[in-house]
Amino acid sequence: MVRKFFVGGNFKMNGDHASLMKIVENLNTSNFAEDVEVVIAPPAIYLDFVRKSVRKEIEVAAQNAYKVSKGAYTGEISPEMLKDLNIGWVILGHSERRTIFNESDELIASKISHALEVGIKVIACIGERLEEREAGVTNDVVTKQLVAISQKVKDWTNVVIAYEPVWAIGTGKVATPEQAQEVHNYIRNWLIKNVSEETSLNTRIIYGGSVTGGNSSGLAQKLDIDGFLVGGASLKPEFVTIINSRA
Ligand code: G2H
Repeated sequence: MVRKFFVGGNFKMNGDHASLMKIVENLNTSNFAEDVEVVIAPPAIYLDFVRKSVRKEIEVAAQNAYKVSKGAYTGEISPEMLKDLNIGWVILGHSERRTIFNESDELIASKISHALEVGIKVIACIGERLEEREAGVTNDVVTKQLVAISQKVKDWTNVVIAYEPVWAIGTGKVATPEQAQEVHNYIRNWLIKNVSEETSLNTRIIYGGSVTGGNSSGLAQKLDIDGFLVGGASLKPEFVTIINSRA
């Protein structure tokens, strides 16, 4: 398989110096399978602290960044600032940003495009809500989200796509390996038809939504599941089990 397994930890708005140090110490002293890329995303205020504390093979991501370099945007941070702190990644389009902070497909696409231009790699999140899945429009929803990105992004080399069904996020209701594989395969085929075969082959499509140490290995066996974006479980020691779920 050409695609390196990818596991992201999205800490969301959790942690303080002491608890983050505990997580970092656990990661610094754990053995990871050889072929896995690990990226952790602490709250913005702790990015510098975590970058300086965690071993360097582990990469660090912001959970958000704005679409321009600087200016009068109170409360925002820019990809240029991330670069300045040696932060290599940013999560964009997470459903909590879309729903709670009303981020549109267009704004998310602009943010992704700007981050990539600056040289920050992107974990781009897409996924349907429960009522959309029940209405049978999952593929239409992810297509609309992908189209918005593709209108602003031509080179997907530094993009990891995170498929996160909203009904599975933080609910304990994980998608079955078959449900996830079906959508991942749809996304992979969409990339062939709308970007290129090479992009489709090389782009990591990771799953997010109530991933735990108990369910990750079943999901990881699926052909088009190239890793995970983990929320709640990334704050716990079982994150290492998830990192090693292909081992
Ligand atoms: C989905 C996921 C991490 P959790 O939001 O992005 O969170 O694993 O807690 O469902």
